[in-house]
Amino acid sequence: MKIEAITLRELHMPLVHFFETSFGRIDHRSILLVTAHCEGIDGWGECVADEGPFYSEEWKETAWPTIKHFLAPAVLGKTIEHGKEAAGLMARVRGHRMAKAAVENALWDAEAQIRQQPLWRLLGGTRTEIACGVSIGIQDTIDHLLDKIETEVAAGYRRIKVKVKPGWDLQVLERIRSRWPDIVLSCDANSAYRLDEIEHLSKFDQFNLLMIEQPLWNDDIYHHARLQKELRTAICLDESIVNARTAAQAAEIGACRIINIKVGRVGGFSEAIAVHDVCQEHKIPVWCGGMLEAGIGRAHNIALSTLPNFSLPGDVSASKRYWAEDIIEPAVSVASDGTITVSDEPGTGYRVKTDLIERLTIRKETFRPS
Ligand code: OSB
Ligand code: MG
Repeated sequence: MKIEAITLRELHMPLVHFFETSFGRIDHRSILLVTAHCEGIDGWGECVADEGPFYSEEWKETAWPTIKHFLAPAVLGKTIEHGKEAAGLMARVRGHRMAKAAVENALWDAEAQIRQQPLWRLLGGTRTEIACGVSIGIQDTIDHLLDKIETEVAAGYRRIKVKVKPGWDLQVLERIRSRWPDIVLSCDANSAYRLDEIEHLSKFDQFNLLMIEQPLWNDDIYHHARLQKELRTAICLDESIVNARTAAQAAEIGACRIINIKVGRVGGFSEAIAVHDVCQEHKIPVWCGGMLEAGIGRAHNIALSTLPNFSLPGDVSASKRYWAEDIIEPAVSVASDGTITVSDEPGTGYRVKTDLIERLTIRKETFRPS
């Protein structure tokens, strides 16, 4: 397929409910979308970079010029067989993995449409049904949080994850566990603790959590290994796993027992598959993380979650938890048993609502070969 043009745009999308983590609260998302125009087919990719450099160094205002000046020019005018070849074409650029993922994934999306194959099969998926969990942010009160958990448990989600930080942790977990002793429960600290808090973190062990996600520094592996030795609860790494090499390091030194794979965080589908494979070799189960994606990112997460080692419920949940109206059709919905059945249609199996996307677009640029 020949990559004739690339369109980059920003959408402003209000969230139906604010989302708060240990690094802050947001009430909308700025969604960057990449469209790869290839011989009459449009492939779509979503850049998961946030509104600010808090989850990682990347944010929407680093992604935009990086795509414009370096990543789009690296692929424009090229003819490729497979979406994964984009990773090699963009390899000269260091970092900027979320920006790269948006471009690479758009090309996988185009490839799946051209081959008339489901994207999930192209990625090497084997599951036709994926298990879903939810990530629930920090609320104004513990009672508000309990109400939210009640709704999601009733909806059938197979794992509840809550965000924690110093001051919003043990009392919160205590209240949850006294009401629901048996639900599959985990927590995510987004790097809110330090190694001298081992004693405090050991108290999490009493709550029978499936995992504690990213307790320490976002770029750390070594100290997580020291912490994991002291905890009964499994550590899951999110932020610090940025490619297959870091996943192998974490597995080899025992920094975690579970890994969260986010396709944007590792730079695209080809690296996400490599991380998946490394984890499988090391017998580390993985699950698909989320970044409050709109429909295109959400559909891509569903496709990725069909790979065999995605054996734990992911943060892949229904569109209506985030958006009044999603940008794909049908919206992502989750069955009452907490699963999504994957479509056998070519591409993602979801139609992109281009009219709605145009209406939500607040800036747009199209790049062509120079
Ligand atoms: O750490 O997993 C995270 C959202 C934004 C940034 C980081 C994270 C999250 C989530 C939400 O937990 C997952 C989702 O529902 O998309
Ligand atoms: Mg996380």
